[in-house]
Amino acid sequence: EDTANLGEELNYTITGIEPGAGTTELARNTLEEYENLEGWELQEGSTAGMLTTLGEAIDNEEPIIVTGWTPHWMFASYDLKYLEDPKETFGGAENINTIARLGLEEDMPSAYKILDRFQWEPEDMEEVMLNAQDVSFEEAAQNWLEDNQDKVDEWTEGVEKVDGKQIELVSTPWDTERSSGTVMKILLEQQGFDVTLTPVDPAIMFQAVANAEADASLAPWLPITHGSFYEKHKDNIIDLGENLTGAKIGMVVPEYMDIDSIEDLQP
Ligand code: PBE
Repeated sequence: EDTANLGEELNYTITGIEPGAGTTELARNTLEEYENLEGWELQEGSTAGMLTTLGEAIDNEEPIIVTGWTPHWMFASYDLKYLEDPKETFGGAENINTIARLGLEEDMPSAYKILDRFQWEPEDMEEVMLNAQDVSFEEAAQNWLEDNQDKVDEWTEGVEKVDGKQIELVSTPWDTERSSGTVMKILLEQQGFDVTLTPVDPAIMFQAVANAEADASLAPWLPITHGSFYEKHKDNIIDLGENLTGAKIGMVVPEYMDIDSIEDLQP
């Protein structure tokens, strides 16, 4: 394939996701930082729309560039690759952290302890995401917890059960966070909590925890993806550290495309 014509074939368009996603902010930034991307545009829309467009392009072996991330089932379903990002505008290795509101440790020591201990691998999250393609997230999370009783025992060891205490978790709408959020919801319910889990945009998620409207979140992608929100609110949240390491964000293309780097794209 001739990379010189690629821009024209793609109408100089990168297929993006929701305007409020951290990924979208990084992609906008990427278009500004790479001189060779002058004239290229980011088509903002939805994750579902991006996945449909990606699937159609692959069915027809046509070129496409999307903003993508790991963990995600798209890498299991299709042969895809990340474009190299020499300016690191999409960051390097990303982590997913757990944050809590100020005072949660004193108010709900049991929940705080479990939130603080919770940590899993990309493969665990992928398992829930993949299972949730067939059953509900509740059921997928339940299945994962049943299969990983050893981890559950570690996270809940010595933690006192409560009797219907309310806790509010806030999350984001993507499958990655629907997985972690639902696993935590069920885990806390098993400990006697009355849990609400609300998906919102990343900006609102940080704001809710900083304003103590929500108790905790397992959804921040750091240090880069949600870095600007984190910076803004870091004095008003408790960072409980990583709950998952080895996440990634970037421009993603099918393997059959003859480009390797963002710098291969021509204006
Ligand atoms: N994501 C999935 C989100 C975070 C989780 C990478 C699409 C984003 O804010 O970009």
